[in-house]
Amino acid sequence: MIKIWGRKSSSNVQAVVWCLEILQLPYERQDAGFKYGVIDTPEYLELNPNGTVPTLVEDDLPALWESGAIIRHLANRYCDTDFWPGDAVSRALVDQWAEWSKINIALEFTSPVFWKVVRTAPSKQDPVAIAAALKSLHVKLAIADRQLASNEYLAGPHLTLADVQFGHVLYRYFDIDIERQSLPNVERYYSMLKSREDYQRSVMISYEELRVTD
Ligand SMILES: N[C@@H](CCC(=O)N[C@@H](CS)C(=O)NCC(=O)O)C(=O)O
Repeated sequence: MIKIWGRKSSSNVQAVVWCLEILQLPYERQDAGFKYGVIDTPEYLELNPNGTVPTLVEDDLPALWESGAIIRHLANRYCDTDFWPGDAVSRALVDQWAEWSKINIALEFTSPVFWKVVRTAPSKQDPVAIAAALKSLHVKLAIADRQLASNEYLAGPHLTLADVQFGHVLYRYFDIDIERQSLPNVERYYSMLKSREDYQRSVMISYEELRVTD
């Protein structure tokens, strides 16, 4: 049995859970992090010395952390479809977009935008810093928009691991109160993701428990 430690409201946990759901793997998820605690206990730090979520535990391997490594492990071990192609060149291209999404979209959205809008009290928010972070994010989202103009999914005609790293960020990007740019192809793609039950179950999760108010 696959066990995932981490609260549903964590975007990195959502990426892992969405991957598990796409691959239709049975798993158990245990709340941890934020108000659920656990991550600062000696037992948890033994599993993941960073004290972060997600952490994956499977009977026959050491605990695994870093969401990007976890989803690649799941795909390497349990997937033989276009989601994570067997051919090395095709896989490299999928991985390129997955890595690009983690670095340029997930990291450039989560802390500089989401945290500063949702996890910061309105009276302490810095609109100039948020606008600057969004400007930088939109340069990257425009690259995805161009890629999605001629591809149904981020790395080509099939849903792949790259879509997990990119797509899981979009729910919050489109849901929070920010100034968005026109990104017609990303919007078309996001509508498609929203119609997927695995996306609804794993990613379209309330983040209200994280909101800081005055
Ligand atoms: N690079 C790590 C980041 C892990 C991380 O920072 N996780 C956050 C949640 S998204 C966390 O553990 N926050 C502390 C908490 O939930 O209490 C990954 O991708 O797994």
